[in-house]
This record gives sequence, structure tokens and C-alpha cells, in this order.
Amino acid sequence: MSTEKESNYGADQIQILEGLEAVRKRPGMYIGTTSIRGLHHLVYEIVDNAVDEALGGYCNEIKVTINKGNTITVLDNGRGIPVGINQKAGKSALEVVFTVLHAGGKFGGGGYKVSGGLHGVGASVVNALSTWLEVSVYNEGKVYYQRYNVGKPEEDVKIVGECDPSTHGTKITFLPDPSIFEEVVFEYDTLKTRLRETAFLTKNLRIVLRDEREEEIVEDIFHFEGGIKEFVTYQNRSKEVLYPEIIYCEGTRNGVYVEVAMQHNDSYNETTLGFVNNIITPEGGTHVSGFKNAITKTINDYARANKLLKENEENLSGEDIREGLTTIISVKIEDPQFEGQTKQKLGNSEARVAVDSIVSEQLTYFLEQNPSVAKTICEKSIMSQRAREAARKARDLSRRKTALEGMGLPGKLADCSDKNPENCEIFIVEGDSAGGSAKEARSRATQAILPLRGKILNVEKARLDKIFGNAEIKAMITAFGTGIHDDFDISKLRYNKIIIMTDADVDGAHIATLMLTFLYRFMPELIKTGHVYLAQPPLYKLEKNKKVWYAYSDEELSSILTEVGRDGNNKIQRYKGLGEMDAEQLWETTMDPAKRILRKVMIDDESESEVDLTFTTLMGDKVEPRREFIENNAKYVTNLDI
Ligand code: TSJ
Repeated sequence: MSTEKESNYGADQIQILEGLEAVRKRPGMYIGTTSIRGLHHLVYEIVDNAVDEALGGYCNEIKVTINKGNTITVLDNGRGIPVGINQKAGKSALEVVFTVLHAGGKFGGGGYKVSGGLHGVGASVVNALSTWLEVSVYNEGKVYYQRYNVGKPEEDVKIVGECDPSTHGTKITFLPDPSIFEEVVFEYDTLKTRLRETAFLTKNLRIVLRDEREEEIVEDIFHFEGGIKEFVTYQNRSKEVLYPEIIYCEGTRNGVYVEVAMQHNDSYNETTLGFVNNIITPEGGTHVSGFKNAITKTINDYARANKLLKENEENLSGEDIREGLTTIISVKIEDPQFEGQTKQKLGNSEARVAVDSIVSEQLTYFLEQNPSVAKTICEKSIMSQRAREAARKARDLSRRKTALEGMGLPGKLADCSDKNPENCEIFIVEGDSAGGSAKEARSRATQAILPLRGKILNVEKARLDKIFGNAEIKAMITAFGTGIHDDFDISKLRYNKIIIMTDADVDGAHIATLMLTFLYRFMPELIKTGHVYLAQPPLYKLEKNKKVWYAYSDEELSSILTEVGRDGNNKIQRYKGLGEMDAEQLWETTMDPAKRILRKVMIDDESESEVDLTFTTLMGDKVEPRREFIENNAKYVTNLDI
């Protein structure tokens, strides 16, 4: 042992290693999860640091490359992370950034902002969770370099070459540690969605995403001069808009920079996306409530002042006004406070005040300048108010009916006998005939069957009053027991699993999508809490020498054929629908909990804006985006003909 080395190894170093070790011991504490989502978080953490440089006005391009071997390179053209000696740490500021946990505060002559990220982690966390990481800084004609193995520097920062003196920036390459992450293969589309969003939120920033893993290199360039106005246009791209203008408000109040863009489309759904320092806030918060307060007040004031709303008429509710409205709210704030269980809700009260006052002021002005848009918005809101009133009456009526009829379960429901929801499941079955087989096949104690007739109502295209009047939808709502919307109560759910069982063909896929659309719009919690499943009936039955095989895909069929031998003695049967199976077959292949295959339906919180779009794209009116979506997703949704 060398005593000399040991004395060099100061308390600071030990602390640093302990810090990074803590990150490796509990990665979830720093990046939320070690699933594929956590893997992608590493990229966002690094990119967000470069975006901070862009927000400061020092950088206008960020290139992200997925390299062969699933390493990631992020390159910006900013000032370059400072390389000078940091007095306090006694080493290069660059090394401090990568080795000290939560490197925040000021050093190296400038403030190093900790990213506004959900978990407030930085480059050192990414470093700690990478097998290796390399950083190069280009500044004043020199290239500085350092490499780390599992967070530890190989050598001091050194100059490794020269560059054009006009070149400046930071380049990071890293390999996520496969002993930490469940998955180490990056998904191009996941990065693409998030980086597109980042580009929308940062006007004048160009983000280039490249995938160099395959022979054929893929590249996307995101650069939006219009910023969040273009984000609204993008969100509305598969819908018909009610007016061509994007309403835009911008300003700074009490240190909060506020940007809001909005536009109505002809759908009945509200899309309100809030961002704080470029980070999405799935649970909203003060910035979103400030906006809602402002638009409700401003539209009502305008409608009253212009006699669009008469004295004896009730005020428009916020929901009425936001029906079909797409809004992006982006605030930039020095010290964001996140609240709630998942820390995804902004808590700063100054953000509420800032958004409320800026939107109230500028929206009032916009309405005065654009009376025809103002009239369209008011009329649309009044229509919504009337429909909501009609829906309320319909709902009250059905509630009263339910009370009179006692249990009030739908007539078509063949309920199970076990009354403990934990043990129970309900099959929603397409068509009366398949429903009949399913009733015969089921295990009575725990499996309930609800047959639905034909294609169910497309809730994307219908107003509330019509939706609540629909028999199939009423049947589902009463069978589940949870109520919907504000009345929704998951503790009242009567079944642990809701299983959608449709034919394994194009029509079946369409019906399943319609049902999922309904569940997503009216009871999203059911999906989020993992109660919704798709049954998977077989596509083929193969018989030979009195033995039977079922195949659930074409691949499976050919592998069975290889095994069994392909000859004239097997008669292969292609199932065209559930109805072709007898009860026993249906039980064996699709319903028996011991043998069946179920697919769980899930939503990723962060991609919620995309889920929304998927449903609108598949279920909305515009043909072109739908075709595009289906083409792009053809491998998942084979030939979904709508
Ligand atoms: F995350 C990271 F640290 F690894 C990282 C940081 C990754 C990437 C791709 C870029 C960056 C980054 C940091 N780009 N630009 C900067 N800028 C600074 O760190 C910087 C430069 C100069 C000054 C100054 O006051 O002169 C201050 C700062 C914070």
C-alpha cells in the first residue's frame, strides 16, 4: 500500500465516491426508475443542460446521436462547460460537474444551473449510471477532454487537440450501465417525441436527432420559429380547427416568464399541456389553474358585455369554454416547487398570479381585436353548456332509475356469483352470438359476460348527451360500478379485470379501439391502474391425428407446422371470429385463466399527449393523418380499416 497516494486521497474525493455510490445503490431516487423510461431520462438530463445554455442565448443547436452499440452522443454549440480550476474544489470545474452530486450554485465564473428536471439531477447522476462517459469541450481553439469509468475520472482534464478558434461547445458520449438498467436499447421514437417537444418549447433552437445504429441512417430535425404556437398547430394537426388564428400571450411578471398559446378544434376534448422550465407537468399546478381562471373570467366578461350571454343566463363554466380547446402553457421560473405524490404539480403561487394576469389582459385585447373569433368561441361554449345541461339531466334520470330498480345492473349482463371484486373479471364481448358462447364457456363464479351489439358509439365524435343516451355505454358504466368523470370512484369497481374480447380481425380491432377510446376518455384511471386487458383469441386451429394445436400468430402457426410436419392429414382451420368457436374451444383458448393470453393496456404518463393524439387520429374526421398513422404503425395495427 502506498501511504503517499493515500494522503492525496482527500476527504473530498471520498465524499464524491460515496455520493456516486449512493446514486448506483438507489438509482430510482435519482432518475425515478431503472426501466426503459429511466434509460431515456439519462438523455433528457444531458440534453436539458444543453437547453439551459440555449435558454441563456449561448447556443442554438443540439445534436443527439444514437450510435452503434447504443451509446448516446450529445453535442451543443454553446460556450463549453468551464474547464478552469474551481477554487473551492481545487480541480477543473468540468470534473466537478461530472463527479459531484447536485453540482449547483456558482463556480467557474458563472452560475451552473441545475436543470429544472423532475428529479433535479444532473450530469453526475448520468455519469454514475454509465459504464463509461467521455466529455470534450471546445473553447478558444483547444479541445479539452476527460473520460470516466463508472463515474471515476481516468485522468485529470487535459488538452487533447486543437480546433478552429470559432468553434465552441460541449460534447458528451456515454454508455448506460447494463447492470443498472433493465433495458439498454434506446427507442428512437421515444427520444423523437420528447426532443420535438423540447424544440417547440425553445424557439430558435435546432435539435437534430440521428440514429446511426442501422445501415440506413435515420435523422429528424426540429426547429420551430413559432415555438409553442407551432406546438398547438401540431397538436391540432389531425383535427378541424374552428378559426385559423392561434391565440398567443406572452410576458414576465414577478420573475415568472409566461407563454400561452391556444386554439379551438371541433372535437369535444380538452388538451391542456403545462410546462415548467420545459418539463411537462402531467398533474398541472398553479400555472394551469391561473390559466383556467383567466380564460373562464375573460370569456364570460366578453360574452356578457357583447350580449352573447343574456342577463338571465348562467355563466359559462370553464369546461364549457375549454371544450375542444388545445392549450400549451409554458412558464420559466427560477425556483420551481413541485408538489403532489409524484412531484409533477407546480406549487409556486407567483406562477398562478403571473399566468392569470398576463392571459386575462392579452386575451381581452385579442377578443376585442378579433370579434369574429370571439363570437365563434362564445357560441361554441354556449353549445357546450347546453349539451352539458342535457347530459346532466339524462344522467340524473338514469341515476334515479337506478335507485328505483335497486341493483340496476344491465339486463344483458351475465354476472358472476362471487361478490369479491378481487376475484372477479368481466368480459366485454362483441356480438350476441359470441356473447352466448362466452356465457356458456365461462367460469360462473368469477367471470361475468357483457355482450355488446355491433360497433359501439365513437365517443370522439359525439357530444355528452348522446354518449349518455347510448345503451351499450350505459351498460358498461353500470356494470363496472365506478361511475364516471367527477363521480368516478375506483373503490367501487366490481371487477379486478376488464377484458375486451373481440374477433381477431380488422373489425374486431376497430371495436376494441372504440371501447378503449371510451375507457380512456371517461375512465382513464381504470387503464392507468392496470385493470383493462385485451383477450387474445387464436387465429388458427390445427388438427392432426386427433391432437389439437392453437396458433395465435402466423409465426406460431409456421413453427407448429414445422414441428408437427406439413402434410395432407392436417386440416388447418382459420378462425374468422369468436362465433366460430364452440364454448369449450373458447374457454380453452381465450378465457381459461390458466391457459389464455391477455394483453394489458397501459399508458405512459409522459406520453399522454401522444395517446390523446392516437385516439383522435384513429377516431377523428381527418383522413390524411389517419392514413399516415396507420402506415407508420402498420406493424402494430395490421390493416386497421376505419
Ligand atoms: F450535462 C452536461 F453537463 F453534461 C452537459 C452540459 C451536457 C451538454 C451536452 C452540454 C452542457 C453544457 C453546459 N453546454 N453548455 C454549457 N455551459 C456551461 O456549463 C457554462 C459555460 C460558460 C459559463 C460562463 O459563465 O462563462 C457558464 C456555464 C454554466
